[in-house]
Amino acid sequence: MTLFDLTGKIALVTGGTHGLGMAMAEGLADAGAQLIITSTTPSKLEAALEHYRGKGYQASGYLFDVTDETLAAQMVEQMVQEQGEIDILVNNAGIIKREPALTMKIDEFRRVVDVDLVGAFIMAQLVGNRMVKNGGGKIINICSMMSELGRNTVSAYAAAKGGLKMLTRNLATEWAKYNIQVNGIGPGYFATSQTAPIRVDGHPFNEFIINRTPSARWGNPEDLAGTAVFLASRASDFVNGQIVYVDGGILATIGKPSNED
Ligand code: GCO
Repeated sequence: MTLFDLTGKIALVTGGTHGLGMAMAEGLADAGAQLIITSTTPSKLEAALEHYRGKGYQASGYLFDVTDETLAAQMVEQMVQEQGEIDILVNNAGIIKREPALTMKIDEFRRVVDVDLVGAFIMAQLVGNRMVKNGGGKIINICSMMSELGRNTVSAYAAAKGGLKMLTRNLATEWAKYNIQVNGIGPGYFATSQTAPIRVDGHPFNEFIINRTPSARWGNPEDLAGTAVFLASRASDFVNGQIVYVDGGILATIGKPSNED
């Protein structure tokens, strides 16, 4: 399908070393894109590159923290020199701290907002400036159920992901005239290392999520690939400022009592 073909495109997926970022990167690569990933951990970057190359994808990696705007600027410059101009930016790098709001350390709150929201802005600005010169591009911000809903212990994450949703709309507003589409993907509850602590057998949250999700299961990372390809491709050229929730129906429903089928 030429509408969804990413042959010749370069996709930068921040933090694309595992989990949802990796699944989306694989989807983009299967559609023809060349991958660039980033990480703050050398061993994770190496392992991910080996994985991608083992699957026959063209992939390169850069080691930096997206919250360091000076280093990020140098790294974007370097990757463009070495790989070429970036057509697709997936702002995927993110962290979570689960801690009640009454006791969460301010430093921890700041760090979550810094990585999940400010880091996405830094990367969008750096790559966006190049996209303006190149005649356009695609930016995909990885949002969350917490862009819409609250939950105990994730105040910083919800504040950051809610902010990322509004940043998506704002950038879409400012950059549409440059042929840049800025959209978001809001994953529901997925089986990844991030959710591992709340998915363990017997954890009440595990059962809660399955009951709360109309599809009655956790998402598999591969469930995200199609949406990522759509938002990265020509098929979405008139889609701008939207968050596509890939959540098995969570946001569509009020939920149901645990004794109901
Ligand atoms: C949590 C989870 C979530 C998910 C996801 C939901 O503790 O509630 O980790 O934040 O990871 O972002 O969309």
